[in-house]
Amino acid sequence: MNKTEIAAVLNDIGTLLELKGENPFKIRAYQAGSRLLEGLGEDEIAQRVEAGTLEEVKGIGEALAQKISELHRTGRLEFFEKLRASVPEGLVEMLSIPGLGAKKVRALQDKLGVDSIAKLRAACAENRVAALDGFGEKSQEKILAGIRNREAYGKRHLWIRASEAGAPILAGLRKLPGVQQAESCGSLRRRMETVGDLDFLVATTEPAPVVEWFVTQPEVQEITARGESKASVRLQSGLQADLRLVPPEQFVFTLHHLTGSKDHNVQMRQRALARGFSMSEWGLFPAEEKHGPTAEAKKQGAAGPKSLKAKTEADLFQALGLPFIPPELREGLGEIEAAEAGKLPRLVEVEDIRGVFHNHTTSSDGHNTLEEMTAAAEALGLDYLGIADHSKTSVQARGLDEARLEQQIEAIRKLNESKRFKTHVFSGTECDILPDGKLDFSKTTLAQLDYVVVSVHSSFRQEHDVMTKRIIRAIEQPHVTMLGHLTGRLLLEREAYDVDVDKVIDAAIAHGVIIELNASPMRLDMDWRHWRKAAEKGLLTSINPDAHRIAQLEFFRLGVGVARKGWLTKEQVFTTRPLAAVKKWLAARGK
Ligand code: DGT
Ligand code: CA
Ligand code: CA
Ligand code: ZN
Repeated sequence: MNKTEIAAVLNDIGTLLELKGENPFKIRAYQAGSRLLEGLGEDEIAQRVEAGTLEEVKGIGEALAQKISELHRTGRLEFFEKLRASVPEGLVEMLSIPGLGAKKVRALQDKLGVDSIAKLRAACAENRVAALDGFGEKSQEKILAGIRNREAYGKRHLWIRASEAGAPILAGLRKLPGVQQAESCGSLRRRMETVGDLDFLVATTEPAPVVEWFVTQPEVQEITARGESKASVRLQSGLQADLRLVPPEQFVFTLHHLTGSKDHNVQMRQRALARGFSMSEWGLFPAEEKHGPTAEAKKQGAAGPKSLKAKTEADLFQALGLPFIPPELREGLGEIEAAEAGKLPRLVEVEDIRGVFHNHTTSSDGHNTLEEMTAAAEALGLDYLGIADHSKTSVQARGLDEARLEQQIEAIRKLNESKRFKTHVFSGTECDILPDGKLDFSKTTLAQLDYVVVSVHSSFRQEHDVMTKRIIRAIEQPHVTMLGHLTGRLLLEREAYDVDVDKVIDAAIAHGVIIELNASPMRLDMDWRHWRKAAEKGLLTSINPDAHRIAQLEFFRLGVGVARKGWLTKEQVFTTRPLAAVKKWLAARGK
């Protein structure tokens, strides 16, 4: 196991002990151990496990050292497995409901005998939770809302999780002998923000060994279906994965079919029919051959109608008089009409991105220092990096006050001057939008910065008009460059603020404010469904990773996927501009 996985196990142990009501010191030792481990280097841990010197690290005692070593060496820990088996699954599941920590879960179990989400829902319905000490009406409502959300979203997965789970399987399939082509299709390929299941497609003339390989992967928890040319499994992550196997000449047609979406497919089939073809996952057939082989085909000894040939999806589109439509656009939302009219946008690409704004450092709630973040941005080949730590009202995120912000501005100035890195750093802030729409910093303070992101981090439940006015008021302030995470949604977890997105878009355009495309995989906010229209009206976006550690800088790649899904071109994305142009634009805005 690597350090992140071990840290997660230690953290889980802490949680399980808490659910069992164990000694708080013991609990804290595991939680602290988990954090400690995160701070150590991967190599250092390996060396210390090897040399048996983990205990020399302050905060790691004998028991912890032994457990870390066992996990590192074997990837398993008997203590953990026994502990997990001793705590009802339902209690652990209850923790996934926002607002329920281990203490509250224990109280619910002790006082109401609730040890599953189903029982919790019943207890809420009977008003028994509200009556408990430390709960009340409001928290009962919140729990119920959490249960409903879980049910509505429970079966979907963040795109990034699906992508991570799918990547090794796809790579493995491509390496198998006899596999000519393999692709992930479905919502993953279309870059939907969440994914229901994985859809793999393989071109081969010999499906049996491929099916066998697929169902025997170590991540496979259960085989839900198995046939000669298809199989379905459930992975340990809870994700389902389908596999289809087709002869090579059919690959492109099935690829297009399995990529979808359903609406896109339906429209494509209609188009095919109008042009005298019948289109399916099997191929593209001249319509008169739909019901069987023609006399000509029979003469040739063919068993059924013959499909047109297509080597690539571009060939398939071309056969229907269309240019290639990128998978991200295939939602049946006008892409076929646009393609027909020659009006498909030239979508922004990962290679177009020159820099990233809205990133955190250890000055607020980030995990890496300014220097580490800059070095990482340089390693990614980025020309500029925008830092935007939290502002003072975000106390829980250790937001900066004016004095600390000034120190940071100075540190960034010196870093740029030192020319240690090729990447230029912009000083910014993620300034809180206070509940009344005022900003957390004065104009004078904001004027000192290269750029300003403004975001809502409190009073999420304001009603529609209040929230809309609040955000628009913030946009209207001088020195504001960008609006952060417009709706505050956390995918599969927390609803968006109740805000009039169209009005905010219009206000941003009117005031020359950028709306960010927050590329954090759980946000992807503003939603792709708004971008096409907004950008046509003149809205500019910046693809912002909102990185809280160096590895997260790369989230901008996900952001590009969403931007493409929103029909955005290079010109509509601020961070595709070269450094000099960005400096100039920001300087002009700053006045
Ligand atoms: P998901 O898995 O819920 O995130 O969404 P998809 O789009 O991956 O859907 P999935 O896995 O049920 O099916 C994979 C593809 O198969 C889908 O993108 C389009 C195609 N497909 C599924 N159902 C239908 C259908 O009823 N009609 C047509 N024409 N195509 C379909
Ligand atoms: Ca799917
Ligand atoms: Ca599927
Ligand atoms: Zn934020």
